[in-house]
Amino acid sequence: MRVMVNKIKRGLTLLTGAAFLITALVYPHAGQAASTIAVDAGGGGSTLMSSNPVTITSNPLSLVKQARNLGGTVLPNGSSIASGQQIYFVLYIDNNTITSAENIQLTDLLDESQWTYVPNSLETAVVSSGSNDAAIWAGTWAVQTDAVGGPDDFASITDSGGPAGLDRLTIGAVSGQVNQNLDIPSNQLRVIRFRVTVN
Ligand SMILES: [Ca+2]
Ligand SMILES: [Ca+2]
Repeated sequence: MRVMVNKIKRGLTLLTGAAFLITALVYPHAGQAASTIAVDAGGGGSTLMSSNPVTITSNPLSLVKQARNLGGTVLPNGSSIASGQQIYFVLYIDNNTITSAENIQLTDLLDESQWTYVPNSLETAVVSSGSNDAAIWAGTWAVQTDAVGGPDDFASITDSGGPAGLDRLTIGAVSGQVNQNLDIPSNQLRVIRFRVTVN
């Protein structure tokens, strides 16, 4: 999955840098051990891309990242978006195996030079494995607090520095920014979405 979005700013069409950065997707359990790191170099013309597949009991699970408009339509490569416009970023993992994927941990760093997180916009849903884009969007979304714990849920976002604003998203029990443990049962697809404003 690769998404590249053009940004219109002050009448010019520019290529954005990556929306955010996946730093780790980890299956730490014995027998399911696998990890992947996807790094986007950033800069003009860079792309928003999926991480490498991870392997769980010999079956690959992929993290898919999408940009969508507020209506839920997936923005294809080269879509034009305007400065000030809000869009969704969507991340999902489809566990199409017969084994539960346990203790999923995911960290994303928002590129604050390109995007501004919309506070309190984190949501998650679970749908059946193999759901298409429309079915994923039609899932039942549960709001996740920006906060780490209190009340605890599966996701949080903090300000790791740089420009003022929240930029470090974690999902699951990530060390240093620990949320509720996240498992994905067999044949289920877990999706997280949040909104950003184009700078
Ligand atoms: Ca939270
Ligand atoms: Ca920040």
